[in-house]
Amino acid sequence: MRVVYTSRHRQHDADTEVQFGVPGPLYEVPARIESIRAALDADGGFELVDPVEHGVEPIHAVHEPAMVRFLETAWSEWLRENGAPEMIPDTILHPALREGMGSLGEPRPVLARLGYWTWETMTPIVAGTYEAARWAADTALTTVDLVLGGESVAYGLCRPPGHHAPRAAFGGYCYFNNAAIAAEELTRRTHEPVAILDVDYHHGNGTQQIFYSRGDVLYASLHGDPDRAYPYFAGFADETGAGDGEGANLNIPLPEGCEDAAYLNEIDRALDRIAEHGGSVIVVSLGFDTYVRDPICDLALTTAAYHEVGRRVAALGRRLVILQEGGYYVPHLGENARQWLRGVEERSPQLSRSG
Ligand code: SP5
Ligand code: ZN
Repeated sequence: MRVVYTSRHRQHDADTEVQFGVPGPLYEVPARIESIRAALDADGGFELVDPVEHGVEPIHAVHEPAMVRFLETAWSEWLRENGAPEMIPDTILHPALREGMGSLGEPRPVLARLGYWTWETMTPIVAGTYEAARWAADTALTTVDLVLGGESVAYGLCRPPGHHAPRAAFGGYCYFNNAAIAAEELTRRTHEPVAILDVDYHHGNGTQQIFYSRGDVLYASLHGDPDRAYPYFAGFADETGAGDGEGANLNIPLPEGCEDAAYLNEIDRALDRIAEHGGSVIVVSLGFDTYVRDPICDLALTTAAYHEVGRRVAALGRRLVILQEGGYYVPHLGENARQWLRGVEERSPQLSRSG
């Protein structure tokens, strides 16, 4: 299997996030992707390829161009006006603040613009963020190229991740929505419907928002129930799409502590729905924060489950554009990814440890 990878993701390397009011080290670190790369190297069955630049147009196809421009210029403006080591907002434009007063255009000070374009506080911008986010989108687009070029499956080691970024905001460790960019590119080039399967622990609120009114793009997600889990404001089972997109959104919220057997039953529900949707390619938003040892999540999957999920997804017989999202237990991240991909290829699990 070809794996799209660039070391340029390391340029995005912030220090601090604030969770539960407590500043601490960021979970979304460069070592995550390096752990996966090392495990795939050691396996021997994977071939790394560099991403190819695709320009900004495929990003503008799903994101507000003014947000893209902000991300491009934010750091240099920050250095002129401030100098703190990373950009975290003081204010965020809550819709209630201007209720009944009409909408507000983009403000002028960089700190105000930061709160205008983000929806949360745990996604800092640092010097290399924009470059890395552009390369993550290029990684997704190159993965699409491989699959449209004849590969039955390809894997993009996107970092930063993408699925929390809606059309006109960033957040959730995400700046550009790599999976949405890939899905949009697929619909434009194949003129076919496309399905997105999101198995990251967190609901992909950004991907859901971008395609919520579209019937040609199915979004199906398994995730921690937003009644207790981040991002809290989307991911409920009764969100089924709107307008032309009615019925093309499937949310499967999961209880705390969900184990392999129950999870696999729910995966089958999502796969049944995807099988009913047209098209020949599936985009997978692949997260390993469903793992039992994940430091910020509360499901209880083992490494063995990943092999089986990969096997079942591939058994649909569609081509797969697999894109990396979250997963924060770095010591086992590479092994979990390796098993998922071995499952896709119907290679034996080669389990070396219990999850
Ligand atoms: C791509 C991705 O996985 N983004 C996830 C972003 C989650 N950000 C922080 C969530 C905070 C949840 N705090 C739970 C603390 C449990 N001890
Ligand atoms: Zn996640």
